[in-house]
Amino acid sequence: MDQVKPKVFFVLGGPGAGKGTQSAKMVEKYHFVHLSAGDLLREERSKKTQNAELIEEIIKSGQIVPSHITISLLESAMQAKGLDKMFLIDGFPRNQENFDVWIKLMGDKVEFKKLFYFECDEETLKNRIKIRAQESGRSDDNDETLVKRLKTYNESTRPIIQYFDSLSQCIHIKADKPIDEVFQEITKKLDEIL
Ligand code: UP5
Ligand code: MG
Repeated sequence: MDQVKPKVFFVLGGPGAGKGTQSAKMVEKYHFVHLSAGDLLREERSKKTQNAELIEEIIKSGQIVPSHITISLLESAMQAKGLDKMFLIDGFPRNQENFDVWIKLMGDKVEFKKLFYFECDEETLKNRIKIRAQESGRSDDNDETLVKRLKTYNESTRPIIQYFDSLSQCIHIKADKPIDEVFQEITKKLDEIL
């Protein structure tokens, strides 16, 4: 008998594009399991494990944590939730190394479905993060790190999105609209494929 493979959707977009906000809504309506790679890394950092310091250093500098750390957290979380589930993996893969290592370690273990790409202009991204910074307590929600996060996104993550797009595996969502309007577009496009 074939082994059940978890279904995986990736969710990408710039810092503040609404990946977390919309994922929460998708969990409610479609019973996805939401795994934010950033949340998993922040949780790992708070456990004071041997990787904690490294993770904090990288997050604060707006760079990308080595793939084996992130993927091992993602795989453990998937196993804990149950492999028969449909996962929204938010904020991953962020660069070519993430993607290559994912394919090597997880490619055969999951059924990849689509990548959601939340398109949002940089001014809107900056404004949202500035507002959230007032109360998020995130060590990367400050002007200096935000510039670096945007640079990393433009240089390393965009090419990954373009790659999926070239394979017609990318669902484009206009993410610079009010939250409910963005979600409407998601449901319209998701209902066509589920
Ligand atoms: N908001 C959301 N949608 C809105 C809308 N439509 N209209 C108005 N306001 C809206 O939203 C951000 C803010 O905007 C909130 O206040 C929200 O209310 C409002 P959110 O849903 O949180 O956006 P999101 O895209 O999730 O933004 P986030 O800041 O989480 O994105 P990042 O990609 O920067 O953060 P992430 O947590 O994924 O990664 C953080 C860091 O971890 C990375 O920079 C990196 O250093 C590290 N990382 C890795 O190294 N590897 C990984 O695989 C993942 C992360
Ligand atoms: Mg997020």
